[in-house]
Amino acid sequence: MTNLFENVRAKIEVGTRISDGEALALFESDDLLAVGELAALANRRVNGDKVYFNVNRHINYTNICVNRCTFCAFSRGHQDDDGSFTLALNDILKRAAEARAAGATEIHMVGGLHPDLPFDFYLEILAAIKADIPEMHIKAFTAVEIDYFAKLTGQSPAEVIVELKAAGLDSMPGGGAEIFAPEVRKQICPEKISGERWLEVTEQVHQAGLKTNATMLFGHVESYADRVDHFARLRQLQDRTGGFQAFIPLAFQPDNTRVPGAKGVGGVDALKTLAVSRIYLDNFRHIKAYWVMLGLKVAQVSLAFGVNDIDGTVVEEQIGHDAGADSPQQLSKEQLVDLIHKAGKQAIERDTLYNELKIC
Ligand code: V47
Ligand code: SF4
Repeated sequence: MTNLFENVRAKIEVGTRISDGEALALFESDDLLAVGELAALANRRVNGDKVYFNVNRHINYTNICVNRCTFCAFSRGHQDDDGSFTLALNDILKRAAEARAAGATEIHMVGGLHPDLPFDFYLEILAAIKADIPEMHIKAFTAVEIDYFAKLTGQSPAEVIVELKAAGLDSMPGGGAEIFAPEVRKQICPEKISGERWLEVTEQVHQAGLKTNATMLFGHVESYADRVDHFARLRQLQDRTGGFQAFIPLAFQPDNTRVPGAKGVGGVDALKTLAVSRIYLDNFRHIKAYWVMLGLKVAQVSLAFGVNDIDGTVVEEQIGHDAGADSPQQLSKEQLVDLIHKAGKQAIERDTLYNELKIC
């Protein structure tokens, strides 16, 4: 083990990347603090003491979805099902206006794969938000939705992206990646596009000039090797495109889901996963602790484990809370800043593209 940590430290210090075998060994190590210290070192070299957050608002336009992933407590199969919803354009614009009034610079908008809504509905939403609030950055849809829109319209993903961009899409979040390994996907999201397709569509989004994030849903049925495989495929794509901004490990919330035997994620596993991702993904500048899924305390501690971004104010979160997340629905800017300062870090409000707006 000593050799493992010394070798990894030496690699971080000269800027050489670690191997899949080393990442696996870090996951298998019980020495959480040693892994965390290496991640903190890797982070400090690129980000110093800076920790980013943004003022944003999540909007989910519908929870009706043809996929019904077994880990998803948010989706409903049909509009007559209990708790299903689809927002009207006016409801969406109202939320966007509230976001602007609260100082938001970003709308984060995703939803289920609705069986009946036409592609024009999504174009209309983008155009209407931009017409009302031209300066608002719209980070919306995922590779899963892009593939769905392509099927819906008989177009290629590249053509769909051109239309979305023209209507107002500025960047994309990192959802839908889950775990790329096919055997795991079969169990947790059999109807969802394959990991290969997610990567292929994301590559086209990057080629169209849009930045995206990448996520990994962890803590269900996957192995450490599956997590390393996920990292490896992301690192390779990032080498080709440079289009990823942040990597966001999403801690699985088990309530109301249908993943047999899955129990959710403890603090040790969450911190280790964030730390190993920081060390392995040497071409991702930002590792984000999404406090909604991690809880505020683990998210705060993760700032000593290689994390340099804590997401945003969020305001109305449904996906994690439907699955039992016990974090608050929203945080104020002041709460985010306080959380970062109390971790001994410098808090910086950013926009979606990581331009620094204010040192807080
Ligand atoms: O793709 C669904 C995940 C994702 C559960 O890019 C679950 O800035 C945990 O991608 N437990 C959507 N996770 C959220 C997402 C995201 C969130 C914040 C920031 C960004 C970003 C992206 O949520 C889905 C899926 O992987 N999810 N159900 C669950 N039970
Ligand atoms: Fe649908 Fe996304 Fe939920 Fe899967 S995770 S069921 S694709 S809303």
